[in-house]
Amino acid sequence: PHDASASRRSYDVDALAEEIVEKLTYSIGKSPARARKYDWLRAVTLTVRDRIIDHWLEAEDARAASGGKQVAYLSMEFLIGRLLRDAINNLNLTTQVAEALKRYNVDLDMIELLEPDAALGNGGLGRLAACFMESMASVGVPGFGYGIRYVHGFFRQEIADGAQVELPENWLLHGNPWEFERRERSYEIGFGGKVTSVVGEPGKPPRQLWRPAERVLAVAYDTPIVGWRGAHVNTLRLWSAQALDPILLDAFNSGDHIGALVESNKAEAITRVLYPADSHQAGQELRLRQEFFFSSASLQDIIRRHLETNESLSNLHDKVSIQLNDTHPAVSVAELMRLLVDVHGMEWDEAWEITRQTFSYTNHTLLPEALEHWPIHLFERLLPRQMQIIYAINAAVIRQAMESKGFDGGRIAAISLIDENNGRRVRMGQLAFVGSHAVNGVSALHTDLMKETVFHALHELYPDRIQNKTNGVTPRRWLMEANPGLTSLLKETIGEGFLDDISKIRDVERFATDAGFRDRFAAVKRENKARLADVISERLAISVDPDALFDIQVKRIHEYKRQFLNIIEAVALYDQIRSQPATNWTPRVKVFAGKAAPSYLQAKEIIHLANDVARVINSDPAVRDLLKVVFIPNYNVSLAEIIMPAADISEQISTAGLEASGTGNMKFALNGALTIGTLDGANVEMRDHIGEENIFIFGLTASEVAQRRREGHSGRSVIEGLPLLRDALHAISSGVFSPDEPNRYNGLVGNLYNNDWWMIAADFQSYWDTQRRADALWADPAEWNRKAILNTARMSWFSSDRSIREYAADIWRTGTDA
Ligand code: 26Q
Repeated sequence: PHDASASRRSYDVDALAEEIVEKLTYSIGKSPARARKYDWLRAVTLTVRDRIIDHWLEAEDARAASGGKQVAYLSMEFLIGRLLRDAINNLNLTTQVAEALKRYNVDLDMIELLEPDAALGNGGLGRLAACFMESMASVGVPGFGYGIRYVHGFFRQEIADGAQVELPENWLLHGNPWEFERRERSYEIGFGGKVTSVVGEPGKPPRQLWRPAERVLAVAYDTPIVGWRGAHVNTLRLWSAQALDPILLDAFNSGDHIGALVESNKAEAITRVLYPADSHQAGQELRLRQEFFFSSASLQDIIRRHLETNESLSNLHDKVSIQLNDTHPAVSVAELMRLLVDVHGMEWDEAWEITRQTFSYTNHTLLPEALEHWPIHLFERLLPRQMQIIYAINAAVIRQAMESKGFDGGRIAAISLIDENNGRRVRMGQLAFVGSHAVNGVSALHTDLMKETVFHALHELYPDRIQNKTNGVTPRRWLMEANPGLTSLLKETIGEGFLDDISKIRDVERFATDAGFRDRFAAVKRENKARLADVISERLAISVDPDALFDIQVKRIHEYKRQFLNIIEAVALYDQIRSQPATNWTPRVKVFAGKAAPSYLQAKEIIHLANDVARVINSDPAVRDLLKVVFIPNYNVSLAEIIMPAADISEQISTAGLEASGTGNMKFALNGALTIGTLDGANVEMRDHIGEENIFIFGLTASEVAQRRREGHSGRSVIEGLPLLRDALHAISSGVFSPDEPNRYNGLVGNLYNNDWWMIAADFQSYWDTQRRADALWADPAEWNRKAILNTARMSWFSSDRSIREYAADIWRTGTDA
């Protein structure tokens, strides 16, 4: 065991300064005089990392000694962003490290900016996994995150002539000082081949033996994740694919030097790149390979670790809880059954009980086009034994449904793991559901809708299985690190207790009516807006006034998220400002950022439109700086850290019923932005916590949307009755913003007339009116700031610490420290 007292690294400035230079000298081979910025970053990272390692080894020892239950969080995505500031903050080392570096004339803030973002995720789901890892380490839930070490994370976005261009991202270019390669933790992963029956002992069923045609190696890379005050350190274990035989010697020796590398190229392709789609399942073979690859590696690792300290696998579910982050790792259900039954010789029924007790599943979407289902022929060819197991599970579930609940016909089809209607497919949601003891949605509304829609029949069959776990965000990254100004103000005003227990942030509520505090709160916001204005000026050469109202929508670009609605409002406002120049308009800056999936053409048109509208409005002198529109390219975690604290208005305007939760909504409100939003996802619960008078709610409700769709709503009659909307749409479709290609937006606008599936026309008037109410409130800064303060004060329930404690208590049944 690790002897903490003997090796613990010091936290004082002298020791840190000395050690940074030691790393520079002996780990990097540079003298301070010759070191470049990147060398300093590496030296600081290694120095901080040593302190984490002390805690990490202790955590490992404590865990092994306690023999308690652990959580394995399986996720295709971990959108962690930069780690250095997070680590320094959580170790409470910020002033000491900054001081130590100052001795060499090096600025910590500048160094931190050099670290690349680890963008191993698309958006909300991946960022949630990252917040959960940090909260598990802060709250004291011993756990592993399991995922994929993509060589290329989420693409880098540039805007060229107004349109999105995707460029490869290369986060590992300068090496990754946070990770530890664990060659000894590697596993073989099979694909393809055949299953043969082997006659077993008398009276026992034959054993099935899978002989894969291909094998690749999964190698572990570990990154320590340190919690608040270094109390706990968990491990993020990411798998990298390697060829078993890196080079085919026969081919090489016979002169085919390129052909000799084919195998290794194919193997390594599995973990080469993150799929950049978050709303469409394309059904590509490589994606299924990725899913199985990391699922099987993680399960083999869990089993190996279990058997290091336990005699058998019969108590696996007492020692580990496996959370499936959406259906992406759902093949794990079949793979664990295979490992238990075929490899470890367990009886089917016992294996099924253990499997169900071990797994739980989180659903993040109701959008039919995003639900994963794999063509049977593909599944069978790639994973023949897992396919057999899925058939066997399905037969048992259907039998039970018929026997216990008298299911027949349509209701059997609804629960079946096989979709017979669209050219036979495996439905991963159904597989994850039946293979889990708990299934959760990510906001109260979303969980209710899950019961009524996608999982209606399964909910009838297993009425206790679905529960809600509303999402949260970590206040360390999203308040303390992103908004140091507000954090200091809060410390001065209510003391430091909220740093350890975010619910104490509520103490600031009584200062909402204190004019002195309000002014200081507003001053912090203004500084944060000036910082964002600098970024906008540097990156886009557009100047925006930090005293204008900053109205911000940042998230993936999606039709259901309705950036289009926001843009139409900007166009209508532009029109009004020009035609009524004497009106006392509120100066506004509308900020957009976000990426579109490369194959999602409508989403790319929306980006193009935002940029076209921005160009025209920003260069029109008639607008006199009353309105600016800005699209900031390449939205990522680091940019979000600058944006969240700088918003006055947070746009959360999805078509009701479609945003499962949202988490950006929480980050904005925690930092004192007022939300304009629909009654969707977690907005509903935010309204309950913040108070309906402190949030701008508008638009159709989820049930009204469903009702309108049933009635065959189309936008035409609505548009024709609203001149403001009609004129704005006409401007867009007649080429006012795209003179080089006047018809560019005919399709986008035509959809609103003919169909309006996303209820943009239906909600326009209500949205417009609500924006004007916001204008009116802006005219009363004391009142605006009072509400903003109440937002900050009342958001603590949306901490991911609370989410994690709920998962630990209700699903994982692990202890926590607090
Ligand atoms: C599936 C199959 C093939 C390729 C890609 C995918 C795929 C990848 C990513 C499907 C979905 C995603 C990501 C979904 C996502 O981020 N959902 C968001 O999850 C957040 C956390 O719960 C919620 O707050 C958001 O409301 C939800 O949109």
